Amino acid sequence: MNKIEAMLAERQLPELLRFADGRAVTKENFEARRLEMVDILCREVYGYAPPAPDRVTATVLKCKEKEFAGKGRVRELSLSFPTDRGEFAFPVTEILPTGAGADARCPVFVFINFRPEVPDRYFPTEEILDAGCGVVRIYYNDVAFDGEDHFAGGIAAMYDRTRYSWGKLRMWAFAMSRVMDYLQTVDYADLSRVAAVGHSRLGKTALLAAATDTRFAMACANCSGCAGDALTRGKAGERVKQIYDRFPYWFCENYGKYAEKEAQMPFDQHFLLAAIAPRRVALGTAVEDIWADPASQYLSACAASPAWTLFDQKGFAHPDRLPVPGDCLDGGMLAYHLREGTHFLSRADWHRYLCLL
Ligand code: GTR
Repeated sequence: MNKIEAMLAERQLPELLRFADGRAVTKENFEARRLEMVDILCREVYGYAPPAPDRVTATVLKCKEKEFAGKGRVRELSLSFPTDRGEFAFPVTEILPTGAGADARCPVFVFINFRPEVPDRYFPTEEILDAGCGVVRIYYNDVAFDGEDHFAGGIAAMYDRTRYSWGKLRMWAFAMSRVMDYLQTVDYADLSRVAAVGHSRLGKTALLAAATDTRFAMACANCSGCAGDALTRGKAGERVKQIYDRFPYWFCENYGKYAEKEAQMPFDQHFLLAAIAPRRVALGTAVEDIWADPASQYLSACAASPAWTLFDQKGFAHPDRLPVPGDCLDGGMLAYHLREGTHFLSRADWHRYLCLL
């Protein structure tokens, strides 16, 4: 047993490549296992969402050509779709490299952010355009308010809570999928290169969006930590109790029962990463983000990696040691970087994601 294997053994994780009923997982039946893991995570952590609507309508509210020194077009759109209680709409901002279109399709980031501004400290818009990528930006509070409103507003109010147990993370991820619906109708998107991206609670959201919607070719989860990319068993910093006490509305009620009882969870967060296989996952972590715990984020990637190996792909290519500052491990489909500094979605992180999409 090498060092990493020994560290993983200590965490006593539920087995990844074995169905709940004990059957072994193979390349042929992996999709069924993937769906089982998504189901376990929805049941125990994030809650169940309503089914996807059968249409999404986009209305252009504003259009500015030649923004960012002429390098991009910026449009404000409203996306609306039917729900159980009538039409629900939320605004998005679409930023495209000038010239993107049917003859020049571009990769697209579906980016969910904490603020509506374009650009923003988490959103180096011009640099993304320079890399030839488009972005559709969601402001998360437009979908579901990030606070205790007892699910009385936003998208939560549009469905019966006794039927759908979804918490706010699941609601935000649902909105990312509605952007993906919209992207199916445009001529500019390279649909084989659409990534979900978010930071912190919205990094958790980006992983969930890609796990629940296979149209995403990649998930970029920045500093997502607890209930995101980090293993919960053996984790330093934030754990189920801390996160659920402060943010119960991010989750379904079941998650609370694992506070200080992590060993009883029939899952751990490597399930969430593996549920994106064989597609690409990029994890961004920061040395000073000890609340998220970079070592547990790394070990989670190690534990999820066999889901890719099953497909004869490289999963997480890593040395037999814990990460060190500056590590940038992107030799497989599951990439991980540990940058200097604090909990933040920095240009350095974006540069990694731009290289990988
Ligand atoms: C913290 C929370 C983290 C992370 C962060 C954020 O307070 O404990 O899990 O989600 O917020 O989203 O900024």
